[in-house]
Amino acid sequence: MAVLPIAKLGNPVLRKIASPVVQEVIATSAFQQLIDDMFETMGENDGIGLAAPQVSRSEQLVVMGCEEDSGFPNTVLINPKIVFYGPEQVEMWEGCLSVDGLRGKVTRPSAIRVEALDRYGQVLDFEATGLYGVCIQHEMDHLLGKMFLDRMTDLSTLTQLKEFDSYWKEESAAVI
Ligand code: K2U
Ligand code: ZN
Repeated sequence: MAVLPIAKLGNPVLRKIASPVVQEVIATSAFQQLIDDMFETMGENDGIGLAAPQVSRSEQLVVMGCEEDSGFPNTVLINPKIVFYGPEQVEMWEGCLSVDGLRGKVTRPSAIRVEALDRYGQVLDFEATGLYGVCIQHEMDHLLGKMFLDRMTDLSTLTQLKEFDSYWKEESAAVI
């Protein structure tokens, strides 16, 4: 396994629309190695999600995992699509492993339904809410060349991490 370098804001790879993964590629050892390396890279950087463009691979692949949240299973999404957005919105503080030292408030649908392939090429079709649902939307934005900064509706909430920890960390996610 390997910890891969993470592309940072300004790297053009983060602004490309990622290519679909060809089904036959999924089972190759190289692609399975990429999945394992992305999990290691995510963990090493204290992330709960990581999209392939963030390791300079413009492919529709996302890995996620959050041990602290029982409703947030270890997940691999290949060629994911959001097929339904719920009516309620949730506002949450977001950050990004490709945007060092910043947090900002983003409002997103609080419930989604996702179709994708898993790491074995099997079809996934599930609903997601809470931090898990927000993370999926954040990661799928990366596949579209979007960053959480693009989704902020109130740039006055853009905060440096130290100031976030000092003044805002206690704020919980608000369903609006
Ligand atoms: O994709 C990434 O850059 C990893 C993101 C995933 C994420 C961001 C916002 C909300 C949910 C997931 C994070 O850096 S992982 C660390 C994190 C987690 C929750 C909130 C902010 C930052
Ligand atoms: Zn991100």
